[in-house]
Amino acid sequence: MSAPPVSGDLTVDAIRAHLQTNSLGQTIRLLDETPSTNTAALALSRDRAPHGTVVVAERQTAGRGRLRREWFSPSGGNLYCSVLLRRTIAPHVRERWLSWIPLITGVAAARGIRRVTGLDPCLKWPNDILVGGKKAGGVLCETTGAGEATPCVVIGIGINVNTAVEDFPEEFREQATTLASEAGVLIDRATLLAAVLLELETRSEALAAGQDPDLAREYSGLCSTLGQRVRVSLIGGTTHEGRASTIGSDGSLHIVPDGTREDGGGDPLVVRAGDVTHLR
Ligand code: BT5
Repeated sequence: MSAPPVSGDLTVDAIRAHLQTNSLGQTIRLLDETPSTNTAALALSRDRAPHGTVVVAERQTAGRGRLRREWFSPSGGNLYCSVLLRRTIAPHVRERWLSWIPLITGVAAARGIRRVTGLDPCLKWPNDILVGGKKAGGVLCETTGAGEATPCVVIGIGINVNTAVEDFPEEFREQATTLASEAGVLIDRATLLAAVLLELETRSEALAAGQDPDLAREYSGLCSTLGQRVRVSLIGGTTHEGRASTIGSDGSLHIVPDGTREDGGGDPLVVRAGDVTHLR
């Protein structure tokens, strides 16, 4: 198959030309500049925008990471997008749905990147997208109405696609990378976005229907955190060190703390939210 043409401009027509989804991206809002596509999608959700609405921006002026951190979002060929999921989820599936959505988004992004670029991304728990050990993308999910029959989840995905790594701020330049610098060629963003949306739709539909037997296995297969010595910083500031052992059925990360026997001699630490550093 020949490589798709690389266009500098991301247009709605170009995205539509590659889209193979039933619902995600059927409504697209493409913005030249916005503070944050997540903020824009949350506002649209309050205006009853339909399930699957996608907001994409060329540039964000206040791109957000988790825990109020910043997401560096210059113009110049990256992907900043937010997907609005508004599904009625059966009560017995709802908790699982909400806990797995951020993780399957990481899986979808990694699979989409692989399909379009041939690169081999992996995931640092919970959902940092790494290529060659460096961060090429991240996911920020924000939920409203979590206790309701039809919760609304805004899934924000940021992927460094074509920006030059030298343009990144010094604080994290060493830890960051872009797909183009790893692949050695510019990447067509419309093709990439369409691929990620298709991977996301497949997995989120299966999850919503309670038909997802392979989720934990698929996630574990991509997760470079497993088997590593890690430091975990929990919300609130406590830190723990140990070896990341498994992914729980709710997507949590299980850690065998340093000093405990790994042969069942103690309960693992179960981490549902926090920051992980891979230790060497
Ligand atoms: C994330 O946060 O990795 C989630 C990033 C989600 C961004 C998308 S873009 C579309 C949507 N709209 C938004 O406003 N956000 C979402 P976190 O794990 O907290 O990582 C943030 C940290 O990564 C920062 O503190 C920096 O150290 C580093 N960082 C910031 N920008 C980066 C970038 N472009 N590439 C690599 N690392 C970056």
